Amino acid sequence: MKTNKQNLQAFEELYRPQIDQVLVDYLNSLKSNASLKKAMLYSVLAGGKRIRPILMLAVLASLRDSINKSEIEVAASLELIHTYSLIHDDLPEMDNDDLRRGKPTNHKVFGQALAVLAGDGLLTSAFEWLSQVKIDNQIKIELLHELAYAAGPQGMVNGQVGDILGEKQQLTLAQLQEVHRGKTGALLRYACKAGALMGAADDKISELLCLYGENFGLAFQIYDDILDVVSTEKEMGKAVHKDTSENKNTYPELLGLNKAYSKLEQTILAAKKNLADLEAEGIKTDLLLELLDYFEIKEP
Ligand code: GRG
Repeated sequence: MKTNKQNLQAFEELYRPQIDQVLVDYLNSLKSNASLKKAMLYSVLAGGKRIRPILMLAVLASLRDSINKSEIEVAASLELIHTYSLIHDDLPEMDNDDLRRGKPTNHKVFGQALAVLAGDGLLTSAFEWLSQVKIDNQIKIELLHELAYAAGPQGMVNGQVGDILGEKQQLTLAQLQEVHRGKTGALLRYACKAGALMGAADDKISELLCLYGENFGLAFQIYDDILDVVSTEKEMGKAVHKDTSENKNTYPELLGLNKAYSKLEQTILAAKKNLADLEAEGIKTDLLLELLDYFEIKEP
């Protein structure tokens, strides 16, 4: 499992601008109220890393060499769902955040009503867009089903509810993992599932890619929890400290920081094992391996 460290950077430099372009073109094509469109574009273009669409395209690239514009649109439609979830998550009724990616949150700029509606618009647009992308119809139906499952009340929405209700109590590690399996993990797993579907992976390969996606999702959340504690995330030139006293249900709070680091390490190793199994099946895993570097953290 060799990795050329330039691979992922080159891949992101190639596809991130194309993801951004199809997002802008799609949103600009909507016959919507100008304020609504502005509110949707504001958050979609606020500087997200595009991890979910990049992950989806990296999975596809592990299965075959070429990626076409329709497949980039499938990947970008996931970013609409992700952006909606952040807009709603930042609302006063949920996390009540004023800043996201160093910029005022959607409701701070456009007001709560428009922020709710911009989120609603992005959520529904993702399905409208996906339904008209020019790919095989059977695959499209499966993608629509998988996306609805991942984003909805058995996936991300369920995780968000678990998170909110969990704020009132101390969750066990198993309960916390279940919350994150939905809240953070479901869209990342879908990214892998969608790449597998478009790349015509057989059941065994698809299952291994989904397991990798699940481990990727878990690592993503533990990494974010650790970063919150060590306050290495910086926005607007200042360290941002999330007030974890509001919600003790994070890995460092539950396990202690050192065990949270170990848990992150174990999860990355589990994802690497999924990749080794994929490689044994003849799948190229270099990009997917390099994506795990995202979770590199310096121990305190
Ligand atoms: C409102 C239904 C509903 C769901 C919200 C917000 C959310 C579900 C999930 C995200 C959970 C979260 C805050 C996870 C921590 C990891 C994190 C910082 C996620 C933000 O995703 P990134 O880092 O964001 O991919 P960018 O800004 O790069 O797009």
